[in-house]
Amino acid sequence: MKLYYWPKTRAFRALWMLEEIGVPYELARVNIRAGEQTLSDFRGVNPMTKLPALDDDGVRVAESGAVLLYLAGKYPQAQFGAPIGDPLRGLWRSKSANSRLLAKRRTESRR
Ligand SMILES: N[C@@H](CCC(=O)N[C@@H](CS)C(=O)NCC(=O)O)C(=O)O
Repeated sequence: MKLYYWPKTRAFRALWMLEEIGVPYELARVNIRAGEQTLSDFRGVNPMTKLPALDDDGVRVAESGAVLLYLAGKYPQAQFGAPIGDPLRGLWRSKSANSRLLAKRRTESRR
């Protein structure tokens, strides 16, 4: 799992979530202050030339909200998402559509 990242950007959202989930990942630094997001290497990852972008073994995801949703779906044991059919799913999607860091939800909090 490789996160394309630069400090003080929206890529921090994805970095934070990867840390919370606790899975191994690699950081690929893309200096957007120096214009590296426009180089062809990175254009191949995200043609929109924006951070963050994630490459998960060839699955490429861009847009911070999409990256968070992807990670929540891939690691359900981390409880960052709400499964299909869960009444809390609407609230969860409303928040995540705004690209906020998904609030960690514990089963106990629903009781
Ligand atoms: N809606 C996008 C916004 C992405 C975005 O604007 N990222 C900035 C860094 S915070 C970027 O890569 N800027 C480089 C550029 O505009 O050339 C998201 O949430 O991922």
